[in-house]
Amino acid sequence: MITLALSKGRIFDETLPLLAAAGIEVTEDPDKSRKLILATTRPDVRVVLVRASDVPTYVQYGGADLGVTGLDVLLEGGGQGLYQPLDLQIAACRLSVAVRADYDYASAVKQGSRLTVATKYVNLSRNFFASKGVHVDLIKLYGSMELAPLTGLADAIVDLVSTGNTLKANHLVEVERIMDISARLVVNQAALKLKQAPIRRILDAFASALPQS
Ligand code: PRT
Ligand code: MG
Repeated sequence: MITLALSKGRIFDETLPLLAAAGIEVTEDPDKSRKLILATTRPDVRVVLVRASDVPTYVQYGGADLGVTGLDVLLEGGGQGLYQPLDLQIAACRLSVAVRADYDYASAVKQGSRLTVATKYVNLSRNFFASKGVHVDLIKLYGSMELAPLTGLADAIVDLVSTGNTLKANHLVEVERIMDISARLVVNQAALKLKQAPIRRILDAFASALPQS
């Protein structure tokens, strides 16, 4: 049995076409059932649904052989011990710094002010601001980062941006792009050896379904 860990939402939705290219169709709709283990048209392949930030953990400890997870999750601290063979070029976005439209970020940075930054990505943020020589106090949040500058909790946020609509709706502006993010295929190292042939077949099918880069 090959077990693939996915998170509900964009990762699940955008992985489906890649699975189809590998001849695998998920036979249950996660939005219509409460099942966490989904069967596929291949009797030897199943999908497990986990929280996005739990995908690397499942794969690392062998609860799943393969998983699809954002580069943000891997770089923030979930990537240890995982084989990361493919950039799937899905769930694309960027990790950016954003502030209130009326906050002068450039001057604050130039003057060497100490910034308070709210984010789910404390490790990535610490490294980014340290590399710029900007002093920051980091506040860890688990969601709704956009609220932090509006309520005075923080001067800035570090969050993922795709269309920019969420920032716009909350009168925030993107002032720096830290990095581009996309989803990666991750593989359990032991599974790669023990189940080499079926895993290789899935990797190859995914790879050939990607736009040439
Ligand atoms: O929701 P939950 O807490 O369970 O986990 P999660 O938020 O990590 O899961 P999910 O499914 O939202 O995100 C999974 C992965 O999708 C992330 O790890 C990213 O790699 C990737 N991804 C791509 C995104 C976005 N685009 C994205 N836009 N993840 C989150 N967003 C959020 C962003 O945080 C912000 O709140 O969408 C909002 C901005 O979107 P725009 O389009 O308004 O700019
Ligand atoms: Mg989310």
